[in-house]
Amino acid sequence: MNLSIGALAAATGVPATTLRNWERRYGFPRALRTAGGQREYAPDVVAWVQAAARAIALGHRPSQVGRASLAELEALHPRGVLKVLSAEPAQAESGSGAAIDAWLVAAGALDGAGLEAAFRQALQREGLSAFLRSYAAPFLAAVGDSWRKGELQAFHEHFASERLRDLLVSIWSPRSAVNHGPVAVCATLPGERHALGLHIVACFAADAGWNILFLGTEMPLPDIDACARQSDAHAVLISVSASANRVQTLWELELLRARLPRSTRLIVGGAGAVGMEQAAGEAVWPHLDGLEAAFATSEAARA
Ligand code: B12
Repeated sequence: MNLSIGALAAATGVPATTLRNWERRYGFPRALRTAGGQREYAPDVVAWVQAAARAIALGHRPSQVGRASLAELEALHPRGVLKVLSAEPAQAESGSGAAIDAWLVAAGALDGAGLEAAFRQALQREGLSAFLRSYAAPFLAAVGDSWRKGELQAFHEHFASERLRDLLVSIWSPRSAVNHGPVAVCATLPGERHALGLHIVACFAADAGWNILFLGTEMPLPDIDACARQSDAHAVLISVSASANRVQTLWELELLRARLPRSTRLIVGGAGAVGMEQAAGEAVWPHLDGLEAAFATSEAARA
């Protein structure tokens, strides 16, 4: 019996939106139409779609994947372990969109090895700045959207976020370890559990020569202050997500600003930081624009 698009999505773990996007952009998987005009698929499409999703997650060009047989696709990743056979650098054919779609599929399949390989390949291909801006941050937003739409469950979101966190730490930590530049204390305020924006920012700062002291989430204000004083921090970096309580955050930022030494900058960023300049006493960064330059041109960073 043929499958509806919902049934194909359920059988393969590839969300229906992604299946429609692939069809629109690359012409696969090709759907039959019911008398009522609904898409339907032959049952043998299931294995092919799963193999295609893994190949795209690895960075193989979707247009090439679309022409490959199931046997050819399976040869790319024997026993479920993804291996890159093509020496030709893969290109995302519509910016980062195709890769991100495929990473969502890998997240849905709990394919950690595939995700890590795909992240690293994109990082190598695109370079750090483009990877962070055009892949890592939009991927997180896409994971959030898929969760909201019910295409991924909460545990998929946690799994994908953790895999990206692993990668981001592996970027900033070794760089920071050999840096002699200014110290940045990175933390979130009490109640704030979103730390990935901060990891992205830590990558930019460490790449520009900063020494990162990453305290993580839900830090009490006295601890942030004490750490900044002990390390003679040049800046405290605080991330505020869209889910933060605005009144409480404004109040905490004011308290933190009042506690910290005047010589320590308080830099606040994240989707929830918009309009908080006054409380922070500094500029806020609701997006990544200008951030790289700010770290690179900091006088202290050059010292
Ligand atoms: C991963 C994730 C989680 C993980 C976080 C894991 C971790 N280790 O960080 C977990 C599972 C813990 C989580 C929990 C929750 N989450 Co959540 N989460 C996300 C997700 C998918 C990614 C968030 C993220 O890391 N974004 C970080 C970056 C990439 O985005 P950003 O904040 O805009 O920051 C950018 C810039 O501003 C800048 N930046 C960020 N920080 C800083 C700091 C400085 C100093 C500077 C200069 C710049 C800077 O860099 C970023 C890159 O562009 C988002 C989806 C989304 N669209 O963001 C939802 C999302 C933020 N979560 C949401 C919600 C609702 C929640 C929960 C309330 C769910 C629940 N019911 O439990 C809880 C709240 C927990 C809490 N108390 O904080 C909503 C918020 C919606 C809203 N307006 O309220 C979102 C948007 C999902 C959605 N679409 O609905 N979440």
